[in-house]
Parts: sequence; structure tokens; C-alpha cells
Amino acid sequence: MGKKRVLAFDFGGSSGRAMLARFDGQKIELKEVHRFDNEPVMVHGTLYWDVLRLFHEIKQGIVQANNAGGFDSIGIDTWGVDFGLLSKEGTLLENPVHYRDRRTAGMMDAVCKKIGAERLYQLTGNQLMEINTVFQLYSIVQNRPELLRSAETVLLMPDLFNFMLTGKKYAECSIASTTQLMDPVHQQWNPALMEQLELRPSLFPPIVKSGTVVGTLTEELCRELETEPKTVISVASHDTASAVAAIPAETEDFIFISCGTWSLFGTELPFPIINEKSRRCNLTNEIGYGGTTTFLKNIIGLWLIQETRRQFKRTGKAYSYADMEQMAKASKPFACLIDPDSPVFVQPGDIPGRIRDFCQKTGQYVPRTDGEIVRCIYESIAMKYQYTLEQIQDCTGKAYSCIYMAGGGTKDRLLCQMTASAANRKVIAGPTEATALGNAAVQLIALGLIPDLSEARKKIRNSFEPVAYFPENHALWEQNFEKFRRLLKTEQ
Ligand code: LRH
Repeated sequence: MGKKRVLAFDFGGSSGRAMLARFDGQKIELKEVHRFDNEPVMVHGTLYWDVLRLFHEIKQGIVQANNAGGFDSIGIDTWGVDFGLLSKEGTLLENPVHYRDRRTAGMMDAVCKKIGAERLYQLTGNQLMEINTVFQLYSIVQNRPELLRSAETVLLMPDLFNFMLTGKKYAECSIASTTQLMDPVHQQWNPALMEQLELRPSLFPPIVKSGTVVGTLTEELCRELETEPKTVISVASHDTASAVAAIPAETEDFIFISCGTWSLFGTELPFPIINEKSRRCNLTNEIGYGGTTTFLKNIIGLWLIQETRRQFKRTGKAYSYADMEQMAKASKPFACLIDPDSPVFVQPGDIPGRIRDFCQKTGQYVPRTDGEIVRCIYESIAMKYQYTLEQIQDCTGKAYSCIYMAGGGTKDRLLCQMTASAANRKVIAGPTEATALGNAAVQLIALGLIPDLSEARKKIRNSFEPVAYFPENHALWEQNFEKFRRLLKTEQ
């Protein structure tokens, strides 16, 4: 087979990329042809996606990829939960709002009061998180009902970009599964739930499977960009689902951590697990490629490191990530721990200050140096991984002997090492470009060039060299784990 090329757009926490994937029948090689900022924009206290600029960047990516040799198809993935509202004419009613915006404050409680937290979990299988689409939409129902009255369609972000490219409106299954409005067993919207929340079911377009060809670039775009009408494929468009598709696992049962701004810690299952135990563990059932369930926990992850770095910078200290790693290594182990997923850490701002408050309120040593803050973050994330691993084993009844870590966060060697030590398991790290690889692999399957997901994983294993980490000093982690468990007494 000659080389085939597909173009994967991945929108991450601070940047977006257009990656040209070349497939020779055995290996998938990636080349970054365009990278751009993906910073949200604050206007009068609301945090927005800069959506038109991003669509402009998609166009630049298409042009660059054509210049770099051309390609057959396009796939887009973004983080979950965010959406745009379209009028009847197909115009955006406003810029999509970023999930870190404050509009969801109090909405989870309001929805749970109406539906019941247990029932909401039973219906959707989703972990309760304030950022979920359902709570974002409910804030509009409560505060701006006129906006919903003039809306004809809700499109999740990758579906919105696909609509801008093709004029076709669909809801791709993996991204729809992050809304908390979908029935994960039948993989269809739940109109009764929508109605109870005063959301018109007709707002939500038909759900399609990951890997569906949604259309081709509009004629207008082809003229503007001087390109042929490329095929647009609705890949596993939730970035987590794309990353999981690229986990180089050889066995059916495996633990993954998709490690970027967030850490998604979980396992792939043939069907959802929705019971009292999984609800109490706040584990989520999302949909992966092929209709699998990705049974996982959203852990705040490296957001804490990224935002702490920004805060240090705001206060005149420009550390690199490598500097922060060194500072953490040089600080005393286990001086203090936080619950990384406490809601106080979700919004941007002074994370170090909030960590000090957290430690004070929980009667612990209050970190004084920057290194102590960073060490506290790393150790707490690694502890949260171990904690989640135990919960998942408990829910699935399976034991897992190693952990696959994938995504950009695997460049963080300290986190990989601590993960192995905390869990007392081998960590297999890589590929760093898991999301773009998973996006490309699903396009290659849709084009008939790879037969199925397990073959795609084989090709991905052929395409990169993993890095292995082994546990060190696990006994010390074990000693401190009880302290961590006590901090998390809200989740059992
Ligand atoms: C990870 C992720 C995650 C959550 C969050 C908003 O990037 O998609 O699954 O939904 O972002």
C-alpha cells in the first residue's frame, strides 16, 4: 500500500493542533502541520471559547496539510461537555461558553433536587461534576430561558466544528456521552430527562456512531481554501475516547490514564456499570470507539501543575516544568496532601494559595516553599490514582497488573514514576500523542484501511517505543495512603 494520509485536529487545554498522520500499512507516523493557542476569552465575567478564531485555525491546518502532501479525510476531537447553540438559520447564537465558567455554580444541586442524584446517575451513568453539559444547560434554563427559546440545535464542540465544515448536524456518540443527558445502555438521548429539566428534546440532533462519515467540506470552503472536497469523519470525537482508542494494550482488560490537562483514569468495558457502588465511587460511564464503555474517573490532573505555574509566573517567577519537577524532587516527601478534585481547585487563579488554605483547614502542615506546593500536588495526584484504581477493581471485580499512561502528561517523568510507586505496579508510558493517534486510527478504520480497533492498537504499538516505570519505595506510599483516604471521606 502507498502511504495514506489523514488529518487529525485535537483541541487541548491550552493549544490545538493539526496532525497529519501517514499510514504505510504497518505504522502510523504523525507530523504536526499547525499549532495554535486555545485560550478561553473572558468578557464581562463570562469565559468563552474563541470559536471563530479556532475555525480560522482549522482552515489554516487544512491549507498546511495540503501543502505538506495532501490527505484524504479530516477528524476533530475536543474535550467533553462544551457546546454551541444554533439558531434555525444555523448561526451561532453566542460564543460557546467554557466549562470553567462560573455559570454552573449551584446548578448541580438544583438539578439533583429536581431529579435526585441517585436517579440522575442511574439514568446517565455519569459521574456528577459541575462542568457537565446538563448543568451548563440548566443554568441557561434558569437564568436565560429566552436564549434557549431562540435556539434550534445544541451541538457539542466537535460536532459544531464538523457542522461548520460540512453543513451537517449530528451528535457523535462519545462526545454525547459526556453531557449527562444520554442513556449509556442504548446510547441514545434521554428525552424524558430533558423534558423534566425544561430542555426541548428536539434541540439535540441524532446520535451517530464514532467513525461515521458526516459529509464533505462545503463547496464554499473548497473554493476559499482551494482544496478538493475532503471527507469529514466524526471520529471518537471526545478527546478521552480518541486517547483510549490509542492505548497500546494487548489484553482485553487494562487500566489506562489519559494524561493531559485532566487525568482520565479507567478501564474499557463491553457495557456500562451502573450500580450503587459505582455511584458512590463517582465513576463515570462514557462511550468509547465501537460502542465500548470507558468506565473512568475524571481527575483534575496536571491542570493543578499548569495553573500553579501560571500563578508563579503572575507573581514574577517564571519556572519551566523541568524547574518545577526539580523543586518537587528536592522537597520533603509527604509533608501534606490535598484532595486534588476538591471543587476549590477547578477554576483558574491562585492554586498555591488555595492549597495552603486546604492544608490549614484540614489541620496539616501548610506548605511554605514553591517546591513544597508542587510536591504536594504530584503526590496527591498519584495518591488519587491509587485510590481510583482500588475503586475500579472493586467495581469490576478484576485485578490489573500494570497501568498504561498515555498523552502529553507522560512527558512528566516524575508523575509517571510516582504513579508506579503509589500503585506498586509497572507503568507503561506513551504514546504522548495518543489523542491524535486515536483520532487518526478511527479515520483509517472508517476509510477501510485498518479492519478494527484491535488491529489499530497493534499498528500503534508498532509506531512508538513505550517507556516503562517500576515502583520505588512503595512502603512509604502505603504508610501515607491512610492519611489521603481520610481526606477523601466524602467519596467512599
Ligand atoms: C478531558 C476531558 C474530560 C472532561 C473534561 C472537560 O480532556 O474531555 O473527559 O470531560 O475534558
